[in-house]
Amino acid sequence: SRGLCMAMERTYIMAKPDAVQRGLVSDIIGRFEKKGYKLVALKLVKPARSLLEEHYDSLKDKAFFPSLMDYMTSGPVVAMVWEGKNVVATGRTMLGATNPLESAPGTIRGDFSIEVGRNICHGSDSVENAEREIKLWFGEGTIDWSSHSQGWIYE
Ligand code: 3AN
Repeated sequence: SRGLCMAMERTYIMAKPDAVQRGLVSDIIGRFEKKGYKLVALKLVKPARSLLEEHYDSLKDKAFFPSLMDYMTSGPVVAMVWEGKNVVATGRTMLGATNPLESAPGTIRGDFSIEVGRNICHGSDSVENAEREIKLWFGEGTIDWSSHSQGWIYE
C-alpha cells in the first residue's frame, strides 16, 4: 500500500544522562517501538561539549545554558533516530512538556521526572531541526530497512 513506500518523517530522540543512569532507556525505546515507530539509528555516546553547544545553539544565551552543558556532559547519552508518520510532533507529545511538572501523566517526562534540568529525554521540535540534529549526531548515516510489520501499522 501507499503508506509503505511513502517517504517517512524522521526525528532525533535522545535519552539524556539521567535516563541512562536511572535505567529508563528501555522504557523510552519501548514506548516508541510499541507505538509503531521504526528505529533507524541508535548509539551510546559521551558527547563532547562542542557537539552539545551546536545541538543547543538556540539556547546559548539562556541563563541555564552552563548548567545544561554540565548536565548533558555528566555521562553517556543514547542517541536515536525514529521514523514514521508525524513522528516529530507525536514524538514530542510522547515525551511531554519540557517542564516535567507540566507534563501530563502517561508521557515519558510526566511519568519519570520532576525537574526541568533533569527531564530525561530530548526530541526534535520541528522537521527542519530533526534533519539538522540527525546530521549532527549521525553524520555517518542511518540504516534503511523495511519492517515486516509496516502493513499492520499503516493503512
Ligand atoms: P525541549 O527539550 O522540550 O525541546 P528546550 O529546547 O527549550 O526544551 O530546552 C532544552 C533543555 O534545556 C531542556 N530539555 C532542559 O533540560 C533545559 N531547560 C529548558 N528550559 C530550562 C529552564 N527554564 N531551566 C533549566 N533548564 C532548562
